[in-house]
Amino acid sequence: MAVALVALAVFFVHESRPASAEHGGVTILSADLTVAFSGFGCNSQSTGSECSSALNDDDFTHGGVAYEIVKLTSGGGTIDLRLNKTIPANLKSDLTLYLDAMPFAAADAVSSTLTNANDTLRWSITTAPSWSVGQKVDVWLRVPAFTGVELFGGDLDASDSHSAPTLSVAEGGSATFMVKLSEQPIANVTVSIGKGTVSCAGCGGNWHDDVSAGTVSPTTLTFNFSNWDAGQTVTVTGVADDDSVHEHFLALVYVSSTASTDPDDPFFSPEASEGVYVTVTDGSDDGSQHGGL
Ligand SMILES: [Ca+2]
Ligand SMILES: [Ca+2]
Repeated sequence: MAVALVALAVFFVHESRPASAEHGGVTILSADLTVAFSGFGCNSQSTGSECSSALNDDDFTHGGVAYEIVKLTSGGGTIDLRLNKTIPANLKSDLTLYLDAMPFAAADAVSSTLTNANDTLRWSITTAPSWSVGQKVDVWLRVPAFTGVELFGGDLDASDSHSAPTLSVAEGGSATFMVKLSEQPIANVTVSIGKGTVSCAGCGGNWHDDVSAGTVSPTTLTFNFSNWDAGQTVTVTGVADDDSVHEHFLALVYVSSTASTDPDDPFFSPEASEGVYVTVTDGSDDGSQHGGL
């Protein structure tokens, strides 16, 4: 007989806790969960008011926006993380929930919007956690450490320059980089991600210039005065082609517009740009065609 175990998450301000660095990334929520409910009665996905009234210290900030965990439940072969508002897809995909040592990547979750504009991430599990009332469970939410492109506002100078990140993807595979701003804008800043050819003497080798060798997604990002320093993720996917040569191109990241009319806004004159050097390794290659980069 299937038994729906429902664990109500009750968060308390945590004291010193074990180092959690072994999971990598950046912690945006760290809390103790005390299992306060077991059995039927708190498993309604409608309003959950009786459950949420017992929650506290369950807020976190991601991408400059504050969120609250309404409840965290286990039952019916699922783990449900219910939030008070919807996280944009590109920020949601960065999240990983840890319950003790168990990771639950948001990329593996089914997302559904329920009543009251809530957003629930649901993971299917084969074995429910053997939680009992009163048990403490360590809960973390983590995002990857920033690796990628920082777009500088204002006047660029030599001290701002830094080597462009590189990204290697296999034909048919994908990889990601992140984008953030270096300074706080006054108004919304739109960043576009385009593609361009690689221009460097002698670096062509057997890497063929081909901007169609990969796709970038999304092609626009929006930053504002609160989320400007939170990395947003761009995914680069290598296109499977019918040749057997490697290609390369630049993913171009640039400020394409600003809503600001204030000349003091560091992004008022949208000129900041960076390139990410992308190589696409052909799957049918025998390794003899690599260039000298
Ligand atoms: Ca190919
Ligand atoms: Ca190819």
